[in-house]
Parts: sequence; structure tokens; C-alpha cells
Amino acid sequence: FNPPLSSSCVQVSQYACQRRTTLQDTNRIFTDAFDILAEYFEFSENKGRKVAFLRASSLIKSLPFPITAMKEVERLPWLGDQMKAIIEEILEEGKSYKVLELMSEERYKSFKQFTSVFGVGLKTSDKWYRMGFRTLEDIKNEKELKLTKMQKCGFLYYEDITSSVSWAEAETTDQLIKSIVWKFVPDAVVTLTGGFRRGKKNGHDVDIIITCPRKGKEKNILHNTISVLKNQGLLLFSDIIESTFVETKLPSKHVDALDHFQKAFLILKLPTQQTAIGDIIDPCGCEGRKWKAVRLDLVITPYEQYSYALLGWTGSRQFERDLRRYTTHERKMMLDNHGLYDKSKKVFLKASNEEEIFEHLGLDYLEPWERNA
Ligand code: DGT
Ligand code: MG
Repeated sequence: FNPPLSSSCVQVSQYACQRRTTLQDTNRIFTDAFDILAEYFEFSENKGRKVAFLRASSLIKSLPFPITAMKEVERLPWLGDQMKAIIEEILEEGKSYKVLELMSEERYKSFKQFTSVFGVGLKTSDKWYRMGFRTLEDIKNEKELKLTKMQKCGFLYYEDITSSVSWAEAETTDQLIKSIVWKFVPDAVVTLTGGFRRGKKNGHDVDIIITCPRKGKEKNILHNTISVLKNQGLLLFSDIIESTFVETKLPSKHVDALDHFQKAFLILKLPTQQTAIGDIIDPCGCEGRKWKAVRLDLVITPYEQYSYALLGWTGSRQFERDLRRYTTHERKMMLDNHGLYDKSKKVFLKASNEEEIFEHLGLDYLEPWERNA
């Protein structure tokens, strides 16, 4: 495909996997509004409209020019009348009163607070909202309320976890995990993935994928690594999920479903960097504290599934959604984090790197930093 050169000859694919989307979003004023609306509809459990706004937002993120007039968006896919009305409002007023109005709704404000706690999703938020709670203070004041261990940690380390993870902190985490893993398995492949692999300077967590070319040698890495973290006093929370992968199962269409790899959701007590004179740099405003609580996801994959896992965990989520939609509708294949199944040939297609997966799908290769859909 040819990237559009100017607004007058815009030819934009309906699939994010056929668009190069870097972090240079020249239309943030519009995409922020659409992302908020997607979240609003997520909180109202209206999945159709949530996805519609995510698609519209993602499409605008790929435009190489700032939108200045309605005629520039006329022929773009995924922009319905309601979306165009919001773009028009922002072009005229500099903001959307419709979006501001929805953002001020009580349910949106409460869900925004509740879901900001590690371990609290839509289900718990809905339960708390129905029980009459509206703010995090309400929750903290209700001593009788049963919280999971994860949620307790979510509250305990709330400030740290909600302040974003910097590139430097991600790199420190990556180095720490590498140094531990390589003591057990020197030829393990340890890769920083997620948003940081796409070039983001900040993230909500650190995502790391681990594999080993020697068959089966990846199996003990997770438990051994977590033991070391624990013994070094660097582990604040861990939730280990064992592998549920079944070789005969066909890939799952649902991008929001968990994959079947062995993995762990962790909170690390990450030492903050010291300067040469031994002063403590204090990134989270926690006076005198020498560490920061950082969320880390570790994913362990068998070597033959590594490329698919890497593609799946690099994201963005919207890129992954469109990649699967494209695979199903344009290629009659099925893709998930474990593999690619060709329905007409009835075979799983092997891939030793991401480029080969794009090739199987007949797509031009996109670098990780072009997948910020
Ligand atoms: P952020 O918020 O800065 O951490 O941004 P990302 O892009 O790193 O988002 P994150 O960490 O939620 O997820 C990274 C990618 O991994 C994302 O594209 C979706 C994918 N992913 C994360 N968890 C799962 C999962 O349980 N199942 C599947 N299928 N994909 C997942
Ligand atoms: Mg991440």
C-alpha cells in the first residue's frame, strides 16, 4: 500500500495492520476525545460502540497531516455521523461539549477511579457502583468490604503504580530480569515488549517475554526467577498463571481473552537509581524512599511459538484486533499469540520471526514502532 501524501488524495486502509502508525499523532485533540468515548462506552458495557470509537481513533492516529477541515475526513472509513459531528465541534470550538458532558457523568467518573486500581476491572467496578460506592475514598473507608490480595496491593502501592513507568525504569527492570534468568539459562532469550518495544517513553507496566532455543528449558525459568526476586526482597506481589496451552486447539479470535502461556503478574520493588554522590533520585515524590513499586508481566513461551507471542505482546491492542480481523476476513486464517492456522490447507504455519508471519499473511512488514495504532 502507498502511504497517503496529502489530505486530498487520502487512501487509508480499514485495517491498522495495513497502516503505518507511529507515535507522532498530529491529531491528538481528536484521538484523545475518541479514546475517552471508547472508555465511556466500555464502562457502559456497550462493546459495539467502544470498538467503533477505538477504530476511529486508531484510523486518525495514522493520518500524516493534522485535520483542519471536514472535507479531509469525508471519505475515511470508520468515521460515522456521530464521530464527524465531534470532529466538527472540536474544529469549531477547540473542544467537544458532548465529550465533556459524558466525562462528567457519575458512572464514568467512578469507573475511571475504580479501574485505576490494579486488580479492579469492569466486574468489580460495576459491583461497587451498584453497592453505592462512588470514589476510592468510599472504598477505603468501608472496612468490611472484601478485597482480593491483588486489589489490596493495588491500594497499597496506588501512587507508584498509577504514576507511569519511565523508559529508564523499564530498562532497569529488563536488566534485572536478564541478569537473573541468564544465571539459570544462559541462552534464554529475554525481550522487552509491549509499548516500550513500540518506542513509547512511558508505560503502565513492563512486559517481558522469555523463551529458550533448547526445547523445554524455558519451563523452570518463571518459578526460579520469582524465587530469586523474593529472596532479594524485590517482590511485592506475584500472581502466577500456569500454562493452559493445548496443541490441538485452534487459535482464538478474541483478542481480549488471556492467552495460554505460563505467565506472572508481578509488582516489583524496583531500586531507584543513585547518583555518583549517593543521593537518591526520587521519581515518585516518595521522600527518602529508595524504591518504586513497578508492575511487571513476565510471559514464558516455547521457542516455536515465540514469534507469535512477540507479535501478540508487542501490541498495540488495536493493532492486534485489526491483525486478527484481517486474518479472519481477508485470509481465511486464524491468528492468536500461539500460532497461525490456515483453514483451507488445515495446517499451522511455522514462523521463526515476525517478518515471516507478515509474509504468511501477505502483509508488508511493519516495524514495532509502526504498530502504534
Ligand atoms: P502500556 O499501557 O503502556 O503498558 O501499553 P501496552 O501496549 O504495553 O499495553 P499492555 O501492557 O496492556 O499490553 C501489551 C500488549 O500485550 C497489548 O497489545 C495486548 C497484549 N496483551 C497483554 N495481555 C494480554 C493477554 O492476556 N492476552 C492477550 N491475548 N494479549 C495480551
Ligand atoms: Mg505494557
